[in-house]
Amino acid sequence: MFLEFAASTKRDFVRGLVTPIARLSKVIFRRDNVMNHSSTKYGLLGFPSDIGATVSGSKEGPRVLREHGLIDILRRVVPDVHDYGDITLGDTPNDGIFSAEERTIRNLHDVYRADKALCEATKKVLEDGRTPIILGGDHSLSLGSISGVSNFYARHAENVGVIWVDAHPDINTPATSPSGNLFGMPLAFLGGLVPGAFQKLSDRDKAIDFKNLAFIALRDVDEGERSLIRERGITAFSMRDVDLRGMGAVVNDAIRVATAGTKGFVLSFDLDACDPLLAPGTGTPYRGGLTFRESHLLMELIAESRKLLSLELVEFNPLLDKGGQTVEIAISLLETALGRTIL
Ligand SMILES: [Mn+2]
Repeated sequence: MFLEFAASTKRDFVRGLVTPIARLSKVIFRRDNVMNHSSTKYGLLGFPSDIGATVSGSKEGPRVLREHGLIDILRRVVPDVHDYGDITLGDTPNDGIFSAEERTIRNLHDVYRADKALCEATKKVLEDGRTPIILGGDHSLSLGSISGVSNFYARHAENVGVIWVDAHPDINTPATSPSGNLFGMPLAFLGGLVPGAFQKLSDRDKAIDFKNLAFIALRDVDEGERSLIRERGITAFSMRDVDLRGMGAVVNDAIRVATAGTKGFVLSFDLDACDPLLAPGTGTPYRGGLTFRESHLLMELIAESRKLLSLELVEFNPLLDKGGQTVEIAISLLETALGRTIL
C-alpha cells in the first residue's frame, strides 16, 4: 500500500491521495474476515423434534444453539439474520391421506405434522426474501424443508439441487428401512419414490431430481440404499473420495452437479458427517468422518459458490455432547457457511 501511495503521488496529487485513503478506510472499516455477502438476508427456523430418529435428544438442538448465542454470532458475519422461532405444529392429519407404504413409518402422524409445518414455514421465509437456516432436530426435517424450498422455486419452474453431507445417505424407502424411522428416508420421498401424503407436500411430482443430488462424507450405507444409489446413478462422494481426492475437488464436483440446470442448492449438513471425535453430540455417530478443516473447507466453498438456497444443520444432540465441543463446531460451521473467512 505504501509503495502504491508513493507511486501514485508521482501522478496526480488528488488521485494519489484519495485512492490510498479510500483503500485504507476499507481496510479499517470493513467487517473483518467476512466475504462480501452481507446483502443476503437470512431467516432462522428451529425444528425441535426428534421423533423421526432412533435416539432422542436432538429436539433440544435449536434451544441449546440459541442459548450459546448463535443469533448474535451470526449477526457478526451477516447483519440481517431474523429468528422466526420454532415451527408451530398444525392439527393431526386424517389417517386416510397416508399410503400403505407410509403406514409402516414410526410416529407417522406426528412426523407428518412436523414436516408439513416446516414445509410451509420454510416457504414463508423465502417469500420474505430471506435464505432459510434450519436448525434440527432430526434429519426427517429435510422432507418438509426441501419440499418448501422446491415449492417456492416451482412457481418460476426453477429446479432445486441438494448437497447432502452425512455419514448416511438417508435414502431408504419404508420397504427397505431397517428401523421404520423417517430420518433414514427423507431423500426417497423427496425424489418421488414413495407415493402418498409426504410426496404431496411437494407441488410437483417430486421435490427434487436425483440428477441434481450429491452426497458427501458417506461411510455407513444400508444395502437397499447402496442398490438405489447405483441404480439411479446418484452422485455420491464417500469418505474414500474425500481421502483420495481431497475435499476441495469433491465439493466443486458436488456444486457442479447440484447447480446443473437449477436455481441453486440446499445444503443439508448432518453433524454425523464430522468425525465423532470432533462432534460427539449426535445420535448415530460413525467413525472415520470429516476433520475440522475438511468440514470448514466445505462450508467455505459453499459460501463462495453464491448458490446456496437454504441451509440446514441437523442431528445436533446436546444430551450426547461432551464439554460443549459439538455446539461449538456447529456454530463455527454455520458462521463459515454464511461467509466468514480466515483472511
Ligand atoms: Mn442424516
